Amino acid sequence: MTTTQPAAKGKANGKASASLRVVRGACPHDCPDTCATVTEVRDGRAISFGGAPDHPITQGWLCAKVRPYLERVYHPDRLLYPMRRVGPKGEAAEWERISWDDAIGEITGRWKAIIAEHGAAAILPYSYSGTLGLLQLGVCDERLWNRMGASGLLSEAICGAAAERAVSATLGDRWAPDMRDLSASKLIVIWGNNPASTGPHYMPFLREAQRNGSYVVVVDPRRTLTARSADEHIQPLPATDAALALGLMQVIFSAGLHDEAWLEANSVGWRDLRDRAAQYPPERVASITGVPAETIIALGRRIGTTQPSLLKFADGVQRHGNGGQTARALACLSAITGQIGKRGGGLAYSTSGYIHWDAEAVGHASECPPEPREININRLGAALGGEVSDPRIMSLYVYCANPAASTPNTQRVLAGLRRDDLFTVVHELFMTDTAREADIVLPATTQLEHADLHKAYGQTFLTYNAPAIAPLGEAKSNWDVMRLLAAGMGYDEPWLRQEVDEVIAEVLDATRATNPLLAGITLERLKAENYVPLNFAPGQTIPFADLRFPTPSGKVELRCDRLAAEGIDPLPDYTPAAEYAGWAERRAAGQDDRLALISGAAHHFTSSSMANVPSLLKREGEPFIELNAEDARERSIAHGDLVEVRSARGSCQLRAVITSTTQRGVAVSPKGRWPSLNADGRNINSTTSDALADLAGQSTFHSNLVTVRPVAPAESTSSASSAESGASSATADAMAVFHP
Ligand SMILES: Nc1nc2c(c(=O)[nH]1)N[C@H]1C(S)=C(S)[C@@H](COP(=O)(O)OP(=O)(O)OC[C@H]3O[C@@H](n4cnc5c(=O)[nH]c(N)nc54)[C@H](O)[C@@H]3O)O[C@H]1N2
Ligand SMILES: Nc1nc2c(c(=O)[nH]1)N[C@H]1C(S)=C(S)[C@@H](COP(=O)(O)OP(=O)(O)OC[C@H]3O[C@@H](n4cnc5c(=O)[nH]c(N)nc54)[C@H](O)[C@@H]3O)O[C@H]1N2
Ligand code: SF4
Ligand SMILES: [Mo]
Repeated sequence: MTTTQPAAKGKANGKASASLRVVRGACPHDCPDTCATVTEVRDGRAISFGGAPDHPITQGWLCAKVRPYLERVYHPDRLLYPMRRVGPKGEAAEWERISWDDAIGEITGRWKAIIAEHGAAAILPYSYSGTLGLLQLGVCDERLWNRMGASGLLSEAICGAAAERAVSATLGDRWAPDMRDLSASKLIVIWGNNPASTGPHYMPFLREAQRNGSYVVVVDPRRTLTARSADEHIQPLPATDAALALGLMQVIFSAGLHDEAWLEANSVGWRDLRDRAAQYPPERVASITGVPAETIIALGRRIGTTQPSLLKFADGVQRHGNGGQTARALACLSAITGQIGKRGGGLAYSTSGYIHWDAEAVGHASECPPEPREININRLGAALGGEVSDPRIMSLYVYCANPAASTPNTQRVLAGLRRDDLFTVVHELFMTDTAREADIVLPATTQLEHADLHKAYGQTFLTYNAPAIAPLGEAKSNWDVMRLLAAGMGYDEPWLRQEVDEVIAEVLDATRATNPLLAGITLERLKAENYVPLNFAPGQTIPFADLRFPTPSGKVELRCDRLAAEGIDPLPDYTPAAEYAGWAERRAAGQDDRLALISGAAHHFTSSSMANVPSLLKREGEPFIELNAEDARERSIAHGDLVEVRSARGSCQLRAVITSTTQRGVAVSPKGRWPSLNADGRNINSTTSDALADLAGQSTFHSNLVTVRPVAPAESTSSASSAESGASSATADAMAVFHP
């Protein structure tokens, strides 16, 4: 929506003037909040950017990382022209500017030759979370590639595939309570989720619930920002949560605190679950998790006796070798006290299941050749290295992703990207570590420069993003590039030529035809109103309130026979994550000095997005690793020392932060750093594993055993780039904020 009116109700600086335009949009980043935004534009330049004051969830403010968005949009390092690499790939790459015509001609020429020689399966599009928009991600992930017959990418496996699968298997779909109903909760258990950093608009509602008498428990190996404001913080050893959840169920079942009538009427397999849980008495669970038995008993009783009670989790906790069963255990725990379907109770994982965009309208797959194969996003390095053959991957087209920073086992990814015979195109805002490895780099637009439609995974509004400014330089949106590539390939289907609004309307209209939550929500309305709530019938905002579950049985599947049919245990169970098998025992015996390393969200970046914005780098401080004081002392590591962190995969150098936020044996180093801005040109994903979890091909970033040792001054490789970025010497600031 473009108006010449003041920004929005209550926005103080919104004086109308002839040249001031106010444009409403949506934050595109991977975050449950999907804020509605307001951009003020004068003479074609965005001059202010903020949260929509009238939006019930955004409430007029944006998070720390997106507040300085204009710094990102107008960053001097924005890519503005297509470029071709001259000379070697990697750090020393040199570039020459080329025209869009030349770029598209060269790319499609190479692709036609690859298709003729190897088949279209030799081409792999690679994308994930640069934007979550329906058009610039969803449609762009499908149409051109379907038409071409390119290899598919199992992309959600990098993030939350196991939990998505586990929650859908248990409850039927991913529906979650509205955060505005939190004040009705009397007990809120936030499990392996750090909304204060990763979905901050939850926090005011959580505070309100606490003021209302709700008791908040956080279960997280790290004392996160979220944990610090909870009433209770429980710190299990990483990847032991399935045991903890089963132990809580044991306490609840054995004390008769489960809701038997509810379970009889609304679930499948509760007795089997009870029998499974019986194998997890508190003492056994205490020895697995490190959580004292009394704490387990007390929390089990609390969950069994406090209503309504809510269990909230997100994707961090399931990025382990046993993440699938962990997510299943959490989903089952949320059900056994009969809280699902009640206001203030149930399971809060994701709201993304309310809208499933019509797949045919998104991808037109029925008019295309079948997808030849699907490659797991986490196995990129392995796939490029030869795990995938017949045909090998000969060309990679990367957009909305930064695999050299964010994909596990990045040294393997880099080796793959450096293959001489691999033709790589990267469509990006910046010269990322991935773009440096490309043959051709194409300049992308930011959210301020293109249109899109966004659903949310943490709330229930649809939000339209109107372009606020013209593309910078020669930048083009994903969809515009896809259309050029399609034309260059000679594809002439009308659905590869549509205008932006035509695509969005097509998908919205097709989805509305079968989903009453979209009744009355048209593109025209979205453009006029910016955001529109999903059309829940009055009193129907509570998920599963009618106790009808879209599972095969129509009930909560505590025992899930669909999983059994795939050879997966139909009941949740605890099996140590492969990386951690036997580790605790060896550690106790003094035979293994490795630490379990968790690399969850950084407060000031979204994955590697924003991790080149100077003011945010300054606030986040130097790349660091949090170590428990005793672990540090044993390794002769002092606060502020440069340390080498090494796993079976590789190593990187980080600054040691000695802290009480982690327990012994557990280290924490947030994700998202650009390798090229780190001291030794590597980031934490040099150490993470590309092994897959027990469900859905899930990533296992947090199942990562590392040695940590001080780097002698002579060994340190401090880089000019990190000093230039203003990132050095900011550790003290970061500590002041994040390490009380
Ligand atoms: N500021 C910021 N916000 C983000 C992102 C970001 O990078 N930065 N990333 C976005 C994305 S892509 C996603 S998927 C979401 C993720 O949102 P979250 O899941 O909330 O984020 P994470 O930090 O990945 O993981 C949450 C917590 O899980 C804990 N954890 C790790 N292992 C275990 C375990 O074994 N047991 C338990 N109980 N806890 C464990 C970590 O310590 C961490 O505090 O956040 C989104 N929002
Ligand atoms: N160690 C560790 N690593 C992790 C995780 C972890 O917990 N620990 N979490 C994982 C998770 S949950 C996720 S979701 C992944 C995310 O991994 P990725 O999806 O690779 O996300 P980013 O690293 O943020 O890279 C996104 C890139 O897209 C670019 N971009 C933004 N908008 C656009 C656009 O409109 N067009 C184009 N062409 N490009 C655009 C941005 O500039 C940025 O470089 O990271 C994973 N990596
Ligand atoms: S990242 Fe999340 S909290 Fe921050 S502005 Fe975007 S949607 Fe809002
Ligand atoms: Mo993610």
